[in-house]
Amino acid sequence: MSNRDVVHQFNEIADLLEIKGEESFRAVSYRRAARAIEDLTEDLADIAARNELQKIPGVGKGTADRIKEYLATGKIQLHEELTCSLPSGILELLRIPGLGPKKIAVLHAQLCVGSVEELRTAILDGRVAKLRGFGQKTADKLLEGIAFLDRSAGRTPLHVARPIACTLREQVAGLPGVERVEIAGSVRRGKEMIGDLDLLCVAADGPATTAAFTRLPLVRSVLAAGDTKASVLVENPIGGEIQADLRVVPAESFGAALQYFTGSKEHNVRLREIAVKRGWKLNEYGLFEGPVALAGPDEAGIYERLGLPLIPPELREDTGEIDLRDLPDLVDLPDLRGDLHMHTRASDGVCTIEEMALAARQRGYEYIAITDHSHSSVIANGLSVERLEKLIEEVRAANRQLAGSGIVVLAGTECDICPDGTLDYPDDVLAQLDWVVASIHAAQTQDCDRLTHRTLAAIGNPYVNCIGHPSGRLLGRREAMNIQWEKVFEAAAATGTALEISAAWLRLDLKDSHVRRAMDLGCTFVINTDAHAVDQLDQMIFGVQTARRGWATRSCILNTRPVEEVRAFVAAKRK
Ligand code: DGT
Ligand code: CA
Ligand code: CA
Ligand code: ZN
Repeated sequence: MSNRDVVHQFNEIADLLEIKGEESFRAVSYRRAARAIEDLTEDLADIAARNELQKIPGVGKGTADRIKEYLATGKIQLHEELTCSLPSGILELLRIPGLGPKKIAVLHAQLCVGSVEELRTAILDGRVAKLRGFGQKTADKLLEGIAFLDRSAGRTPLHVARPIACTLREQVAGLPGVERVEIAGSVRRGKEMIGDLDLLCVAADGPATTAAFTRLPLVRSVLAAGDTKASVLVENPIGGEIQADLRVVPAESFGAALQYFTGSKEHNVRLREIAVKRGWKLNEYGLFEGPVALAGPDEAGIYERLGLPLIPPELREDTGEIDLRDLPDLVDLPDLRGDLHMHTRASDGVCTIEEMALAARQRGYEYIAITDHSHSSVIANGLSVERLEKLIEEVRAANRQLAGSGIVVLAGTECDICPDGTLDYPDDVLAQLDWVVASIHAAQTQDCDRLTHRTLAAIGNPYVNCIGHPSGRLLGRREAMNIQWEKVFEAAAATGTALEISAAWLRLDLKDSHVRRAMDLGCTFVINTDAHAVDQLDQMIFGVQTARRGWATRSCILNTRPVEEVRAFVAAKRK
């Protein structure tokens, strides 16, 4: 175990030394030692005990001392110093094809690039091409390299994966002899990032069905095709491919197979244990007592025979769901009555107030809040106080127009939480609004204390009703901010400030595990789309699934309540 750690740390030391532009022989000596240790069949501690570290070919005095230091203290000071002196994302840059330590050193020194995301930005806005020794060609190549890295990370956001799964399901349903087809796997559980797609079907002719599956228009290449199973790669709209598996199962096993292939693996292990305790056997073909099938055709039957309620797929992660006597009253899409975060042309949206309102009405909502950006969000065309006051007038006028149409528009804002923790509008301006979302958009890399302070300061303001996308993460693109969540959740619960579960597909923020913890601490949530155009209102389902994965009940979601209760929630905090 310790051998592998030392190898890892030595390799990182070598990379970091090179990025810092140190003399290359130092880096070379750490790399050589790492390689030598990798080949050892004996524990370093044993060799050190015999005082024979320097007898390992490739290990010299310096590296031997570092090994001793590691064995004695569990860490290597030099490694810590180096990692502290450079941005934490810098080693990730080495994974980009065509990018070595020398170029990284230049990018860091000249452009302050310290992560893959920062490099992507610097390439896209042309700064990399202008660097001496780089040029447009190199910049383009690096961008390709980043796209490769994204793909080889191998996971696809749910929002991208699910439509592909749905298309495949429809196409399989249309194949001759197919009686039934369902999506299983992580897509069914609503996980935020998806490895591959899993489909199950019942069909008259297995081999003909798998063969036809491999010839569907989306399929780019075939990994395997047998009598009951086929695996293919289909085009992934965000680049590269995603794997899809189709299994043909007998009708009498369909429920068992759906249960099995929905997973998660951990959840399935627990179910199998329950079966075994009763002397039964559970697998993808059914629940059996000896040769007798106790359940199999439908999923509910499996759970029922095991003495469990039909656990919703989003909960199947072995995080306590097996021990539940009664299922929580999980929120669901039809429960939502409004969407309290969206943008119009006034800032960076593309639609008018009326367009957003009518589109929301079509989706069955009773109310929306228009929450355009505040003036510090310059790139997003944030509103000055004057423009905000004009927008409030427009919202009031729109409401008069929409009277009787069944939808109410609340005048709101997405007010920036400034780097010092103050809000972008003064209280007397916020007081004119029906609904205030406060979000961090700038200075997201501040230290934990400051970010926590900023969020708490916003929560402490009587006019702030909701913290928008509280962690600031972008799936696969930007890390969540480093915040003391317990403090934030406690303060939000104590002050009557809602926390957003952003349904925007790149955000899903708060994430599932945070939702669950915040709910335990008594928080109220709002599931919002942050739509910038009408079709983005349809992303609500992703927020709902995130909430469900966080065990959120209908009663803790503010926008399942009628508009009068939303107004009462706002009024209660202002009192
Ligand atoms: P993914 O594809 O990485 O996003 O996640 P899943 O959950 O879709 O995983 P996948 O596609 O490997 O398998 C689908 C389900 O099949 C998985 O959730 C549980 C079941 N499964 C797969 N392999 C095993 C296994 O070795 N043991 C058990 N108990 N279940 C398995
Ligand atoms: Ca899967
Ligand atoms: Ca799979
Ligand atoms: Zn927004």
